Amino acid sequence: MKKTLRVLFVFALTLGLVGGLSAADPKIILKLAEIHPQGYPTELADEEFARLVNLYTNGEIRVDVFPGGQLSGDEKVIIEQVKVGAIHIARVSSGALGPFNPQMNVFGLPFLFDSKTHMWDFLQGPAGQKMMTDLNKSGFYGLTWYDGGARSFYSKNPIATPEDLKGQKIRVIGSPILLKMADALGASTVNMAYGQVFGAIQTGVLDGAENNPPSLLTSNHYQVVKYYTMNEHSRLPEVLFMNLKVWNKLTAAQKQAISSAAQQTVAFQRRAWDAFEVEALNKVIEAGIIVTEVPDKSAWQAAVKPLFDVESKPYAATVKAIDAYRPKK
Ligand code: BDP
Repeated sequence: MKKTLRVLFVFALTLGLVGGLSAADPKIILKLAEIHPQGYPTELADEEFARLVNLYTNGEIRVDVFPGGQLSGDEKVIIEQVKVGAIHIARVSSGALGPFNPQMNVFGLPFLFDSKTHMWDFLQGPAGQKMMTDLNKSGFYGLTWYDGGARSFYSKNPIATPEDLKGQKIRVIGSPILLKMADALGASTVNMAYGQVFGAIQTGVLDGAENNPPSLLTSNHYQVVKYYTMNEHSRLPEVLFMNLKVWNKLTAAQKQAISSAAQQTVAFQRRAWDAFEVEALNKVIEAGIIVTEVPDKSAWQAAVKPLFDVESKPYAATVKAIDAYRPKK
């Protein structure tokens, strides 16, 4: 085989091109990685995205969703695989994307958003959309944001105040600023793949971790911790994105179909998220977790203010854009 032909052939294989015989046979099969199990709000959105892509391309493109960390239980590995094109599409946390696309680190800043509405107003505005486009600087094509709620600490030991974190061994998502934040609060932080946290808490390697109620439930971490303190230190939006080279090879019509499909899943995902957030919290309470709400977050905010001031500097323009959407008090 001539070199160019061979290159084309290999590319066709990576893309999963399977020469369609009829209109119903997909010409392109794209693998989508999802760490969460079936039925989790982002997973439901992935499935809906796959259904719409199939519909809008008349069966020309098929998206196969691999949920439950089947392709990897570590989002860092998933992102690396998307980068090289071995996985075509993934849904991950912006926290995990930061080390690959530094602008995403901004979301690790504690108490950056006042509320869910504040976050969405920013994400859907021009600066939030530009962040999506700027994923291409890292070899990715950004498809859409999804909701990932707010993250809070949970542990085997009580966390009534920020001081209670001192000395506790806490797994923090691999977002550099979040890791520094937990360090600044005195926790002994561990950056570990999501899929390994349950075992680590169970065997005492960790005391706890931090996450939103849906993840606390579906990861089963609630079975091995006792206290969930809803300090809501960060909102890390979820991201649906794909390999840029794979995107660039698509026809204009295929790109349009994929973009529309992604856009249309946003309202769907947000509804599923809102419902599951409540359901998950109720389930962990029923299971005996002591949930403490923190309506006044000022002690937590004060404890991380020096860190915020230093760490926000490289992201000043984005923080300013986010501030512009802050609801007036
Ligand atoms: C969950 C995110 C997931 C992350 C996980 C984590 O949905 O993408 O992998 O947190 O903490 O909330 O690693």
